Amino acid sequence: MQTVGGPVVSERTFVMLKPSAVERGLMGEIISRFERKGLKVVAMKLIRMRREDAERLYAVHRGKHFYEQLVSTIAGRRVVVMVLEGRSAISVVRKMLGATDPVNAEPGTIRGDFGLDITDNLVHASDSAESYEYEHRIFFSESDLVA
Ligand code: 3AN
Repeated sequence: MQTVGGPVVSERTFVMLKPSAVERGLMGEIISRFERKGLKVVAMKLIRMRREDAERLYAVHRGKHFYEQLVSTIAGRRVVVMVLEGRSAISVVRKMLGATDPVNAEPGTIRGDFGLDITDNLVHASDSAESYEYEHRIFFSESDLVA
């Protein structure tokens, strides 16, 4: 992350296209939105999500009523994990995703345009710099990040 005179000029965020986005053939559409916005892909791979990595990714939700469903929705299925970079990338991507519950997500957002399911709500993205640091390390090493 780079800071010049206060405002964040460039930061990175971790994004995961959930199984439904992959299975429904929405990868290109969603990645294209990020690219057109001006975000740069600095790492990306298609993987079959291991249960232990799903548990790590969602560790902050352990104990919540939807935790088990959240983990089992992605475990063993194909997802795309990526790191995006750009000005205020974390908040920009969260805005592009829309509200957590697709029923409340505004049209024009990814969740607003393509889904209805709250658990498999198409895309996950880091909600803070701390989450980014934790989440991207589950799937990438520093040498995977191509600046
Ligand atoms: P977001 O993905 O918008 O950051 P979080 O971090 O509050 O939302 O929740 C993480 C994930 O947990 C969501 N993407 C969604 O799949 C699931 N989730 C959140 N709240 C609920 C809920 N009330 N019922 C079922 N699943 C939920």
